[in-house]
Amino acid sequence: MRTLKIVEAPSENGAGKRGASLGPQAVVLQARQEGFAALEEISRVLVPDLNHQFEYQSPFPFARNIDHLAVAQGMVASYVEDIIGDADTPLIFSGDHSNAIGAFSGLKNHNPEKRIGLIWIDAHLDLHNPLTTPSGNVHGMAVNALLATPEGFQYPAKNKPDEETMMLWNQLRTLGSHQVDGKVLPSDLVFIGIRDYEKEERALAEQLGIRIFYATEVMERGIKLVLQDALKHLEHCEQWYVSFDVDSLDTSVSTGTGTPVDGGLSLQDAAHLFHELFPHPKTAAFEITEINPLLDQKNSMASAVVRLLREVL
Ligand SMILES: [Mn+2]
Repeated sequence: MRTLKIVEAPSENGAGKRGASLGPQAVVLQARQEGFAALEEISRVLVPDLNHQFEYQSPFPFARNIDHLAVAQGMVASYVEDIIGDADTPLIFSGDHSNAIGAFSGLKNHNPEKRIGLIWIDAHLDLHNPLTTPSGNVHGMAVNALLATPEGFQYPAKNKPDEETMMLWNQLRTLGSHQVDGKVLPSDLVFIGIRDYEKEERALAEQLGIRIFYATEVMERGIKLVLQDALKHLEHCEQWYVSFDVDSLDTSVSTGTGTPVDGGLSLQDAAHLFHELFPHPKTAAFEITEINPLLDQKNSMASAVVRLLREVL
């Protein structure tokens, strides 16, 4: 039986709006409020963040606050790497989605030889980088920061980020004790729930043959078949990291999150994903991210997450 360890990673400097840093505490306190003992009993660690250094006028417009993020995500990576080293399974409550960069890096660096898959449950592809981003928000670049691309691969350069930006971007890409670059192969990545992206992101995914299960496919075929196909696609991976962005949920449920999009997963769809993925022996880390209580009412986003966790804890 594995031992879970909750990792609170409140870094939010990758988001365009403030408040996702309060997400991890919103979940923990909602659970306490409800007397959800199974969650209370899991030991927790809190990763330091650099949210106090946030700059509205970041000197890096194509990767805003990337200087602070590179440091903060280095800490997330080292905490997660230590937890995996102790043979515990991290259950990560993170601020914005850029924490997946650090957390996945920690997992990968613990055993760089392992083929580790990535299951990205989200409304968004998060496949931008400083060369293509329209917003400069690093949470929209999280998957790209982890992605291995074929040698000599060229991105369409819409933006002209300076050398320092690209140096810091490279630092984010190589986080972790072994400094592995390109931590996920395109064949080892699946997206579920996608419905909002820029054309550069979709083109990149198609060019690299990345498997995307759009929200429409979930609605047409049902979540069970979609997940079956997704896991079959990742069959060859020894382990995988599950990243659950609450904006994968439909806006009727995803009330408190920075970038909500209509037409998403139902709470029942998400419950099925939790049921199947949470206890799965290949799930090496499970992340829940982008809960923003400042945009919410009565903490209902966090209480939806607690409902999902009650299904599996
Ligand atoms: Mn998202």
